[in-house]
Amino acid sequence: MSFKSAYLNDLMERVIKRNPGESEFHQTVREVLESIEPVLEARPDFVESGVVERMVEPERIIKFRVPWLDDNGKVQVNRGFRIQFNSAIGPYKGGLRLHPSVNLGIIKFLGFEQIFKNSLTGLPIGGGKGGSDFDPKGKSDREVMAFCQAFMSELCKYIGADTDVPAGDIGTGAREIGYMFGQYKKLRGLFEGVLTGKGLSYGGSLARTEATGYGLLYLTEEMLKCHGEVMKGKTAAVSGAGNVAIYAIEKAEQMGVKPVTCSDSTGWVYDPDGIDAAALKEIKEVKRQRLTEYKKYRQNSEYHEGKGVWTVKCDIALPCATQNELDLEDAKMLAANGVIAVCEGANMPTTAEATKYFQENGVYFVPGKAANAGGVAASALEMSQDSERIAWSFERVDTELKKIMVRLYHNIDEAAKKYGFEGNYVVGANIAGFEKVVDAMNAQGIV
Ligand code: NDP
Ligand code: 2IT
Repeated sequence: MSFKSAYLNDLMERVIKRNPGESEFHQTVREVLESIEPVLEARPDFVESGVVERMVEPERIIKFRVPWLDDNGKVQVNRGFRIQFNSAIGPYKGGLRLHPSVNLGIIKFLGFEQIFKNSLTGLPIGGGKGGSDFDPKGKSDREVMAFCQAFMSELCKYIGADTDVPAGDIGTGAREIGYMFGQYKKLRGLFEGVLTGKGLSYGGSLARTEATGYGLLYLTEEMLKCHGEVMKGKTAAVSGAGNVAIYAIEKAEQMGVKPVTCSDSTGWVYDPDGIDAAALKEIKEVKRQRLTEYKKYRQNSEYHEGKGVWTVKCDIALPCATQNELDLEDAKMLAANGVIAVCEGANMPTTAEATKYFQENGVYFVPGKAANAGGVAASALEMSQDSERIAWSFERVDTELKKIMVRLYHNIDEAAKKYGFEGNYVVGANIAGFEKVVDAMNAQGIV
């Protein structure tokens, strides 16, 4: 075990025993416990109040059958999940992932991360996450609708604008949110802000679609500025080709950064002239095609099968696809090629070993719970607009988002410094996120 304190060693052991085989969940809990060790040394009362034991145990886990009919009239059965992890600072908030790899451990890891991320936004949102092992890829619109309606038929019993507000994640975009919202409204008879990432015609927020990717770049810019670096003229390697990657690429271009790569689960693109965000939107958002199509838009580009984004020379790496997609070998390659900053657009895309390598080799590293918090922050702004029954302008949301990301960077930077870990943004993010949640939990008693 990796802790100095017997208390944390014992707690980690219990987490592993109680959640067998859930390696991603163990990974995120271990990281957070390591980070907060100095806080617990300074505050033995946190140990006495059992606040950390309570924090690693979800308030509620909901697991359900999702039966639906495919286009051949055959019954399909998926498994649905919602984990309501922590409501100390606000209603549960977090996305719904639709991907064949989804299982309880994955949702638990994402829900746990979400507690600290949501705390870091400074907005009143608790942590939750959900999803299903349904694969939207290759399904017709009708099949996706049938699944979303069946999924919401059960989920609607547990969520609401003031209790739990889901949103998008991998595989869940505007189309899926629309079908789910329609079914919630029909079954509950309520037109309320129960989901975020909604369409603009029925209560969505301008700039929510862009928010995760834009926020990632706002934070990266602020961090580099504080280290005496500028964005303009830098080259970025981006992985993924979905919601987060597309708008990270778009904002990078606007800032004068050249994003030279993107990827999906089958291959990756290198474009020496800079990835064309408009082409990517058409391929992925409109036509739902593979990245092999990209060459039709940009003849100078290369398409490669498999994994390879991190072999490209760049100044900034922005992993925006999925967990543990950047390993130690990738980290060594990036560092050898002169990368100066790695900021996570996805949730936990960098393995623990790779993270350590970056930190020990002078690469600025910002974890997803800080760097990608712009998405959920804009979701909270969507909740505000729904409550007010008013729609803010794009500029207003975007300006708020930028302020939130800049403030968030300084918060994690200061938290790291306060405990003698200057420049370690993993420790800074975990401590800053933890402190607010602990304060709220302790104030509310043993519940
Ligand atoms: P999308 O579904 O829009 O895009 C996901 C992208 O990552 C796709 O290009 C997909 O390729 C690729 N990908 C997904 N799973 C794998 C895999 N197992 N192996 C290789 N490539 C994969 O999702 P988002 O862009 O919304 O999410 C990306 C990441 O960002 C996730 O970690 C998510 O949790 C995180 N995130 C998302 C937020 C949001 O607001 N959407 C907010 C904060 C974090 P393919 O299409 O081929 O599957
Ligand atoms: O991981 C995330 O923060 C998200 N998928 C967005 C969650 C949200 O509620 O907007």
